[in-house]
Amino acid sequence: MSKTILITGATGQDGSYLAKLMLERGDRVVGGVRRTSSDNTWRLAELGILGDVELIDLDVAEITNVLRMIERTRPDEVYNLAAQSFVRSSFEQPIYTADIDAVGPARILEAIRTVNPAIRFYQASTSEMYGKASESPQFEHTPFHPRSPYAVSKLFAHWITINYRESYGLHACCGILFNHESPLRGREFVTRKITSGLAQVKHGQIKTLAFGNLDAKRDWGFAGDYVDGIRRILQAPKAADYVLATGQAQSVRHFIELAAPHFGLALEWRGNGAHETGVDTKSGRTIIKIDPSHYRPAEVDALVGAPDKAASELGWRAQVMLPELVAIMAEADDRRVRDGKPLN
Ligand code: NAP
Ligand code: F7E
Repeated sequence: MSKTILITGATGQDGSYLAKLMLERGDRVVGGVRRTSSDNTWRLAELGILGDVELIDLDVAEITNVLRMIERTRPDEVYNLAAQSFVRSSFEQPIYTADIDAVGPARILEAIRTVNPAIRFYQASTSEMYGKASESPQFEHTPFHPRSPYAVSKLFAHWITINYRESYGLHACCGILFNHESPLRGREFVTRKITSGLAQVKHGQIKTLAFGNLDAKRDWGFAGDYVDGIRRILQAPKAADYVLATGQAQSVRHFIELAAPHFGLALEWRGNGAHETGVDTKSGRTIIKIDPSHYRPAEVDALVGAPDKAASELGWRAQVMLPELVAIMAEADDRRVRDGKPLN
């Protein structure tokens, strides 16, 4: 039977892929959009679904707006993907980040509790909550040690979601998602910065790219796989929380090494620390530098997830592993730059 799905943050990477998946399944998709002074629906347009999602003004900063939209749209399921999601910015805007990422989900939960407690709720939790992780890989039961205002805010959201499940019986679930990427990833995140930047280097638009900590390790998967996991989490008969991850981690440095050949670049690392450079040995040009302004006040050195519970209870597994993910992203950015299309 067709359901009404409300997605907050529908203009983001995951919101767009999730909207497409739900439309393909025959559901009515209502997409919450925060008002900005410029159009931000390019991802929905790239996926060819801009005309199919019912867009509504929904800013999780405003309780009355959230309440009215839930009353008006009468959703069966709410997926809260809205967030200030860039970890680096959360150090500069900790209070704003807390308002959107921590109090935002509490506003939605209050609205659901008030309007219709039968509405199912998904909260976008994050591997960043593990931060300085005490064990590897990280499971649902691994202790949290958040290392940024973003992660601290998401941890509040995680626990308030569990609290509404335990206090009021809401069917409220958290997906603890490890990094997932795609050609629709924002360019401030390191993977897309790498593929879009190397495409610009190849086509002569820029000469160098500057990065922070090349040795940070992440468990990177493909966003298309993860939205399928998100949907499965909310369909499970008993509300619970799940890790979604590939189970493998690699460094930023390795991601760059995998990407460079897709752009015809022969990369060689030279020097150390803040003086390290990446040189294209074919042209002899320095294409990568270190800019310490990208270092974070507190770094998350390495994360790798254990998606065993999602595999056994939901039948979910990441399909796209890192080399294929890099190829997909590199091909998309190479095509955009070559064809003079915006990188967004
Ligand atoms: P994203 O591309 O940054 O999308 C975030 C979305 O939230 C955008 O649509 C953004 O709108 C919207 N938003 C921001 N502030 C808002 C507000 N005040 N009210 C309503 N909407 C607001 O993030 P993503 O990668 O798709 O991630 C989706 C969610 O999963 C986020 O909550 C993120 O923190 C979480 N998460 C992501 C990952 C990952 O690796 N991608 C991993 C774990 C968890 P604009 O388009 O106007 O900016
Ligand atoms: O950084 C290092 C940086 O910004 C990854 C969000 O979706 O995933 C994302 O958060 C690593 C960090 O993602 C640069 O220090 C080096 O160690 O791509 P990122 P993130 O911080 O892991 C989690 C799961 C979320 O929940 C978040 O919403 O890469 N790094 N040099 C760099 N990072 C950036 N951005 N830029 C650099 O130049």
